[in-house]
Amino acid sequence: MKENLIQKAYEIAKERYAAIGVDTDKVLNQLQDFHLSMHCWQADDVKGFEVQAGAMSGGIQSTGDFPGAARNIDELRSDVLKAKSLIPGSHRLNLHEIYGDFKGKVVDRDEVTVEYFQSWIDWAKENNTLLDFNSSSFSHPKSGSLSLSNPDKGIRDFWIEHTKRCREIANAMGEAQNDPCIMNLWVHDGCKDVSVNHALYRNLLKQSLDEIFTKEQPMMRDCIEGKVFGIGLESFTVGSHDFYTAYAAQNDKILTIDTGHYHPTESPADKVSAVLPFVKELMLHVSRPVRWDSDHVTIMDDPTQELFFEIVRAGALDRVHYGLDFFDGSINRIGAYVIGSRSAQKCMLRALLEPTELISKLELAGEGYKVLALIEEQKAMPWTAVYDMFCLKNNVPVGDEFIAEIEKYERDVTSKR
Ligand code: RNT
Ligand code: ZN
Repeated sequence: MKENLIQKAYEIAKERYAAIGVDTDKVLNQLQDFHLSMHCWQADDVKGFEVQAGAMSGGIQSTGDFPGAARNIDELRSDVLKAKSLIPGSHRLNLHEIYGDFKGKVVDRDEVTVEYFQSWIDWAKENNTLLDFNSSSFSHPKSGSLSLSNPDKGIRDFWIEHTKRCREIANAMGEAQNDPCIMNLWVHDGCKDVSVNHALYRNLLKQSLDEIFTKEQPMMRDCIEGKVFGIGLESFTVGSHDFYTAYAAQNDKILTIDTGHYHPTESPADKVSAVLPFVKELMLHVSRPVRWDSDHVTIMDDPTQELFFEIVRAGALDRVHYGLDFFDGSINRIGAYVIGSRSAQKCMLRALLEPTELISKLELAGEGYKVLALIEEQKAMPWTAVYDMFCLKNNVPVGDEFIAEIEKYERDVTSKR
């Protein structure tokens, strides 16, 4: 798109927003400060690079076999950089433990050390990227249905050791980048069918977490993620939303809200103001559940938009971390990253452009219809001109121009894999 057109449109938008008390220049700066934590696992359908990697398990599934998935660490790095070059702003990269640089060695999960992440730390530094981290309980012979809540002490201890080591690695990443590395803990633990031992499993999970978190790791932060159910574990989930909300509140942990981890009619957005009086910070896993936790690519749908509105309206911008978590293997994976990231940004932009103070005053004064009117009017305000300006300022393609770039990369790189 022509630069002067984008500028003209932006000037008009700026005036329209100024008329309702919104400063678009300030919002552009706020958006620049909005950093996504891009998940590495969209690039290869959550396979990772363990030499001994087996089939995917743990209740998650990536469907589709679009050609060009990253097969090794170099391909994944190149894909992530390509995607980043098409997303305005600066963004973190979120690694799972199974994405270590194992250099052809079989390294079991209870043996992993920071040495296998040194090349990631170096790469991140070279590419001006901050890292986040995850322990990986799935796709392993000891995953079964229960990991940290397994009554078998041997298996439980194996996963406790793994998770402790992951915290060490996250802490080392945090030290190296001089910015705390955020480590997410999600385990798939659950039951396929009826069980009379719910309390036993939950008590064991609590005990395991207590042990894992004993050691202070000053340059990392822990976040914990619950869910409704995993495939093959439909009847019961040990780490439910209530379990982790209570644990986070009691133990000062960051609570992860994955938008696919609630009942289909439950609103993840509504969790924000409900838990913020009790937990200091939130981590988001922005995803898109289609009928279940299908992890479709994030789009600007109502639940996602509502989530970002709730964060801004709660004045909680500095208390939320913004992870993405989708993995669609049926479409071009770079395209998936770019669409999902840009859509999350657009939702945040629209939330930042809302004249919340004005609407809030009207609401408190009992001016019901005006509240509704203003909220409806916002939907047709020229926020797109502000996003185009944001792309222009960040030197990335404006509008659908990124498609041509992805096509070229597909032609030159991913289609040859
Ligand atoms: C699974 C959780 C979890 C994973 C990643 C791979 O339901 O959402 O966050 O998607 O850790
Ligand atoms: Zn998640």
